[in-house]
Amino acid sequence: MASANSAEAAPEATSGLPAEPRYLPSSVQGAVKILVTGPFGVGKTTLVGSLSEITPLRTEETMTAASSGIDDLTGRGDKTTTTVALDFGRITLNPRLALYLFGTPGQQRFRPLWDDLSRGALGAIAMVDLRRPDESFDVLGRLEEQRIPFAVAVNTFPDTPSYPEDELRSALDLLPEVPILHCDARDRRQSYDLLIDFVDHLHRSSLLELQG
Ligand SMILES: Nc1nc2c(ncn2[C@@H]2O[C@H](COP(=O)(O)OP(=O)(O)OP(=O)(O)O)[C@@H](O)[C@H]2O)c(=O)[nH]1
Ligand SMILES: [Mg+2]
Repeated sequence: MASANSAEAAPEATSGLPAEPRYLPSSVQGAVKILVTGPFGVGKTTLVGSLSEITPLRTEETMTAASSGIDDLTGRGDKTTTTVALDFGRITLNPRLALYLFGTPGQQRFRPLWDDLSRGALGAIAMVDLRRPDESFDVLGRLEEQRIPFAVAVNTFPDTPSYPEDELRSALDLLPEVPILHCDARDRRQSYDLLIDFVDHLHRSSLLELQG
């Protein structure tokens, strides 16, 4: 059964980045739900962990021999666990607004959970691994079907190929208004920059009323 992983240390407070406020400030008047999604092993749990100001709730389970032949670990380094329910993190964006980050499981067999987790999301960060872009089609299609505004976040691994933006847009069949952002999800600063661009996109699309 899934268990919350709270053993891991919370992210270090780094200069210019939020420290770790354990409790939601009383000034917060509203919260919005952001989905962090994408296919198996693309870096969703890593991104939620890099962004969250609280120790994230994780539901990681060890992948066993039973998943051999189902979970393709090629190019996924030393990955030994997979999300079986969700990742949950929080960011206080400004004194009045909090973002709740919901990371989805990546594997097809958890699809029913995906539908539940995506309900009510104001927007989604759709992570893509350009070493296997075809694996993202399913999630991108679902976001479009459910009319959840999203940005593509290319998670850069050492052997990630680079493509001109127009080629990428056409390969992923993205509408012109969908931003393509880049980050190394392990890097907190890069992850924050990505989040800022994403929120800015939602704001410019008149989908988010930022106050303060
Ligand atoms: N080089 C590199 N490795 C990364 C990056 N992001 C994640 N990883 C590694 O890739 C692996 C997969 O990361 P996860 O965050 O578990 O991926 P996930 O999308 O949550 O996986 P599932 O929940 O199983 O679908 C881990 O071993 C990470 O350390 C990145 O930006 N660059
Ligand atoms: Mg995960």
